[in-house]
Amino acid sequence: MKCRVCGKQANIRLPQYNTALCSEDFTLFFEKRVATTIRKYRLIGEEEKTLVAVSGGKDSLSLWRLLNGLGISADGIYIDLGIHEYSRVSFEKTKAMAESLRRTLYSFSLPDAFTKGIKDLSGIMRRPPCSLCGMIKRYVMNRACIEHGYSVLATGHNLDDEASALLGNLLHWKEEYLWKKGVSLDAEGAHLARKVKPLFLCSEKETAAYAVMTGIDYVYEECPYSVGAKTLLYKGLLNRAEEESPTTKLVFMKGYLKRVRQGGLTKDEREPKSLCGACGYPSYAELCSFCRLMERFGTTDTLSFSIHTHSPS
Ligand code: Q46
Ligand code: ZN
Repeated sequence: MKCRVCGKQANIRLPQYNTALCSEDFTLFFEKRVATTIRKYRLIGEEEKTLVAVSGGKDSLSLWRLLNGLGISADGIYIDLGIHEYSRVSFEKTKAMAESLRRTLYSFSLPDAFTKGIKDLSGIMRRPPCSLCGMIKRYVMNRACIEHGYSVLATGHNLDDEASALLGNLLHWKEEYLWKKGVSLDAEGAHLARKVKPLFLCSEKETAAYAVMTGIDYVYEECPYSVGAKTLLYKGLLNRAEEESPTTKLVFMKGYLKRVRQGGLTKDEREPKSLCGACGYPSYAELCSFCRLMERFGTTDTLSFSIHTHSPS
């Protein structure tokens, strides 16, 4: 198998593009694809302060380094979920990337804020770990953006993440979530930063190959709570379909983006309209879910909400 560009030995086959590439040409191809996605969907404007949600995994670390390589000055935020060795290693790799990029890293620790990790919190709150984790991450990352002056939050969601989530929502007809799966979500007022997904059109296989080929030191283990998650089932189904028809995921998600652009999917009316009485961020009720969690654990003073700043040495 020869590289379609230079004719050398190819290192990756990309049947969805009917091509095969060597490491160097694949790296250029991947970076160009992300740059094109950013430009085409106007994800990040020139001079916009950008914060990257970093977990220590291949997608977020690749995204962080790639954005800075494209000339977009992006800092990072990491959430320590208190999952022992997994969290420790993830944080180490994230800090190492921050140092090598010489960018600021913010961090928020569940054990510090609540004296418990995600597993214990989930048991006490009788809420699945991923649901609670999603709520905490959304809140903390958005608040970090607003309080530190970032207008954009970039996440490492890739094509497989987005296609499997959309498929899950469609299979259960969760219409209220359909409009949210786009490549970007607009800012709202002074309390919600814009969210963007520059890897939206890059498959998991591509991001993993990019991370390996460019020598990114990422945590290989997945979060233990991802095992058994429904999204893995949907990812498996889509991979099976992709084997038979290699453009399945791209066609699915590009068709979705077209519908969003044409206004075929509209925002859910039940989105929060009021502001939390304690922290002042968007909320469905008098107190937002995050402040209720704070209250439940005896830390009603929301000033105890703390994001640590690690500046490059
Ligand atoms: S939601 Fe669930 Fe992930 Fe949070 S608890 Fe782990 S698997 S990290 S993206
Ligand atoms: Zn609140």
